[in-house]
Amino acid sequence: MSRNRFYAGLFSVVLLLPLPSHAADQLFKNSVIDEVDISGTGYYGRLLVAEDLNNDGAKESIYLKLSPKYMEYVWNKDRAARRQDKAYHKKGVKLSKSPDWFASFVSASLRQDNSVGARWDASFNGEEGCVHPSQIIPAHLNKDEFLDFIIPCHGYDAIPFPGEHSLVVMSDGVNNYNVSRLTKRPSFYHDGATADFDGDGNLDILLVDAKKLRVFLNDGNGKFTPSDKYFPQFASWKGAYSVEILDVNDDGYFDVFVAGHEDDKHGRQPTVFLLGNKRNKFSRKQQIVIPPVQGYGIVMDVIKEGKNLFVLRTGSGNRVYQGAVVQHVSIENLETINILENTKTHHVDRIFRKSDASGRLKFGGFTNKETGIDFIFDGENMQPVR
Ligand SMILES: [Ca+2]
Ligand SMILES: [Ca+2]
Ligand SMILES: [Ca+2]
Ligand SMILES: [Ca+2]
Repeated sequence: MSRNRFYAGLFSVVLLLPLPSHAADQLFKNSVIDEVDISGTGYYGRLLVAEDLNNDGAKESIYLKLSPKYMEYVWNKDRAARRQDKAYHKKGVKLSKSPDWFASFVSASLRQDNSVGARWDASFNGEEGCVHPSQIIPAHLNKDEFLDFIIPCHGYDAIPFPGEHSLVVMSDGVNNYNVSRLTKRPSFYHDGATADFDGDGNLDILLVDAKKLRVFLNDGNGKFTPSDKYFPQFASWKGAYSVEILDVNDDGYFDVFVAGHEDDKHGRQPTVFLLGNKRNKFSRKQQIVIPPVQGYGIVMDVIKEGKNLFVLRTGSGNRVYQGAVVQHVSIENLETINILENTKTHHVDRIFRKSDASGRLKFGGFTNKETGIDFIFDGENMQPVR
């Protein structure tokens, strides 16, 4: 490749992907998404992605469906009674090595009204799979114009919690994807985010597994190499299950939101932003702390609007995963301004800017079944809309 063509290539990439200078992938958090109508599907919003994935002007969805064999064995009516049954789960872990215990890709076209329509004929190639994915995160990871995906997987969800590998799904032409292993060792990977840690123009991947924050550097062609340069090597993040990357203090350097269980006996992670710098190196010495909310110590997600943060929470302690709360925090003084509480709703996993069927801009969950904390923000107050 001649030098001129090389630079022409660089420019076209810059023009095609208008990433902000700090190059965190806030593709969906910064844009207005449409609420997906999952009526009649049994889908779980955390394992769903919807966008124009093949660039034909209409939207598609990918859903990660857990295997019926896994569900029947681990998530049956006796789950609570078998919680400490080591022999039963030892056998289950062994059985779960079989590929027919892996989650599968369900691809569909979305209808005009954003409901899930007919099957979309996409190929997901490769032998790799995982038993229990915890998220599907869209991001541009290679150099074509089709979205790619990160799938953090936490694995068999009962004692001894053996963990498993996480996956990357890379576009390879239209309606065609190659699935490969992202991680070097199995763990309880629970969430991920993307940013350009090494500044080479390719988005890299951050995973959290309730122990560590792990960075995987992207060569731009779907090869990822772990790097321990960006977080303190011996720091423990026990109780951390969620990460996001955004520039909370508007200094041009991306910051890392780390959250999870604030008040759990197995690990307590205060809700923080680790503040970035020129070299994208993070430590607890440079962080801001989000105040807790009594009774809602499980933190799922965050979104930023101007100088405001909206922190999405659910119940903890004796009301674990019950109800949902949005905590409005001022970035300027780090105080809780207000709380929007819904004790009746199921927990909501992620928070977005979205436009509903009537075109109204609001904040809330991804699907029509996660509307329990939907609100309009007038610049000062959260106005619930249900
Ligand atoms: Ca499409
Ligand atoms: Ca791609
Ligand atoms: Ca990079
Ligand atoms: Ca920053």
